[in-house]
Amino acid sequence: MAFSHFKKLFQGLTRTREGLAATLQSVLGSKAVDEDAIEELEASLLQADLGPALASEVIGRVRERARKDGLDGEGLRGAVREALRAAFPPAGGPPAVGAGPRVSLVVGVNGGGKTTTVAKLAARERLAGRSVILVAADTFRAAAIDQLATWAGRAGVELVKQREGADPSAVVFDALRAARQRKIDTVLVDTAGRLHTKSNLMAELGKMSRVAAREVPGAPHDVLLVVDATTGQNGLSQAQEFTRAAGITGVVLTKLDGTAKGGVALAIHRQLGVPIRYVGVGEGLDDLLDFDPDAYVDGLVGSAETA
Ligand SMILES: Nc1nc2c(ncn2[C@@H]2O[C@H](COP(=O)(O)OP(=O)(O)OP(=O)(O)O)[C@@H](O)[C@H]2O)c(=O)[nH]1
Ligand SMILES: [Mg+2]
Repeated sequence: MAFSHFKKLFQGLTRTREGLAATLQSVLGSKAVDEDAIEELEASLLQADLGPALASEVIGRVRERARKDGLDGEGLRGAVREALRAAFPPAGGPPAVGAGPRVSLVVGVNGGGKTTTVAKLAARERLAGRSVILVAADTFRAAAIDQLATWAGRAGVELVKQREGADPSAVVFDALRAARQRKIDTVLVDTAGRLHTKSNLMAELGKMSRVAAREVPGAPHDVLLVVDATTGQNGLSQAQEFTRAAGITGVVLTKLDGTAKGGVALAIHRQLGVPIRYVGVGEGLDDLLDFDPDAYVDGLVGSAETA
């Protein structure tokens, strides 16, 4: 992985790392890690929003290490890093695609960063030399369509839209027709923000998926749930509902810059088995990183040199 990528992720996790780093630092000189230190560690994991289940799993592993092999202050960081890594089930890559465009729906609650993420993904696709159509399936507000149009311009990609109030599934239908005819590689669908508790709005996502599947076999190839890292553990219940209603294939964790709650990524991955695919670390087009578990865990616990 490129160094700059690692550095950006590491920077993005600065605030999440702070509490944990302080705890690790405070025991550095000690010969043996005692129960007090372990409890303090658990508190910092909870602060980082790993959630109680995952925090106690990680602590269980660390305690076991301390009991079996003995653990001094220096060794604690490594033990935490290993325990966090062990908690990540290996994720498969993105699903394979057949003929036709690769279609991704981007979904989530209001204001999480869906539209920005769609634009960032479009920019990445362009960099990789692929053709892209953006789909303005957030038809609730004219401003949402305009916002996506502006991003499409910046990213240098095409946009398919209809008027405000149009049926989102009809916009998806139009876009996929166009994409097939013109042999477009990638279709990215921006959807309206919706509360995971509103069943009619959740059902609308199912309809969009069915329409997509009729036009392009295997579509949508991805349903990406945008989770705002600053929502912490609430992101976990959102992910649960969206997984139930819309068959989420991956999570995009946005706004990791400037939050101390970045640990929720691990909780979602661990508890729902849904891989984190990307992380957002800023508002610019190039502020979307591939999620890399090793870099992420390093970003959480820091390393001896960077602490
Ligand atoms: N710092 C930071 N800000 C982000 C990130 N991603 C998105 N934002 C900001 O979050 C705000 C909301 O982003 P949008 O992309 O409009 O969110 P949305 O989910 O499309 O919102 P709705 O369509 O209203 O539901 C904007 O101000 C973005 O610039 C990120 O990774 N980091
Ligand atoms: Mg939006």
